[in-house]
Parts: sequence; structure tokens; C-alpha cells
Amino acid sequence: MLATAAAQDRLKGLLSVTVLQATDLPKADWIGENDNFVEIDLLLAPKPTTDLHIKRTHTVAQDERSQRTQVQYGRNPVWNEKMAFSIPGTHKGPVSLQISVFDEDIHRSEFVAGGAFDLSTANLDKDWMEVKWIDLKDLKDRDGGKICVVCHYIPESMVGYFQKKYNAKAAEVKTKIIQGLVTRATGVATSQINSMVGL
Ligand SMILES: [Ca+2]
Repeated sequence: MLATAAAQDRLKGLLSVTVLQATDLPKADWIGENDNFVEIDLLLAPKPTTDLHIKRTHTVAQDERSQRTQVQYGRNPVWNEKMAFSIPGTHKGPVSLQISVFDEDIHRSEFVAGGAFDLSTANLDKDWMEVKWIDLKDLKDRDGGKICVVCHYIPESMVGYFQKKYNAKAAEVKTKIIQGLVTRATGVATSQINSMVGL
């Protein structure tokens, strides 16, 4: 029993995801500008699914597997927002990110376009960084513009002072620690990337 609990509490690594900017998004409304936010869903699937690019509904609850950005306007929005996901120690297979852009509305946020960051070949025992422009599709599978996302992965072994036993109950403390670590570990890299893409 104890061994199982320890394995579940262990962290495999941290995945920092920076949503930089999108270009040529489809227009969401007849009148006015898009009110775009991006939702990133971490998929801990044994294999990435083939249907990653279409996500019809916005998941309201923010949790460790689903996070969203603030709203930025127009068809070429710049978010430059960083989020962090933890990969549980029990996870063996690859990970993927489902990326969905929504037009925020008081009543119901409408899907604008989506795509996937396929990380199935990524080595989760080493640290790496990947910058990618991802093609987006709308609900009818038509061209939906492009989005630029930076992923930086930090394996647990690199997180020196972070204890191996990971207390899933101390969610708030954990989130703060992870955010601090990711900021420190990826801050320089992200600013280099930003200047590279002109932010
Ligand atoms: Ca709108």
C-alpha cells in the first residue's frame, strides 16, 4: 500500500507551456473583434488521439490538466502567457497538448480554432525545449490560422530541492512551488524565444 501511494505522489516532471501568439484566426463574430482566449489541455494518453484538433466546448473548471489564458483581441492576438503542468510519476507513455482558441462571450464561449502539439516522441527523462507554429482548424476542418507555442520540459531529477514525495493534497503550496521552479528554469529561455519571434 505504502509503495503504491509513494509512486503516485512522485512527480515525473514539469511541462512549462508558453502561448505566444496566433495569426489569421477565423473571425468569430459578425460585428466587432474576436475576444480570444486559449485553452491548453494536457493529454496523458498512451498514444495521441487522431481527433486532437477539434474541441467543441470550453472546459470551465481550471485544473492541473486544463488551463487557459487571458483574453486578447482581434485576428492576430499576442498572449505571451506561461502556464505549468505537472506530469505524474506514474505516467509511462507520451504526452500531447490539445490547443483550443475560443471567443469569449458572457453566455457561451464559441470555439474558434484548434490544433495539437504532438509531444509523443519527447523524452520525459531529459530536459528539452521546443518552439512550434501549429496549424489550426475550425469546426468544419477548414484552415483556422496558426498559433506559436513554446514547450519546456524539466524532469523531476533536475528539480534539486524539490522533494521526491509529492503531496497531492497540498495543492496550493504545490502550485506555487511549481510556478516558482518553472519561472526560474525557463525564464531566460522564454525571453530569448520572445525576442526571436519579436515580442
Ligand atoms: Ca466575441
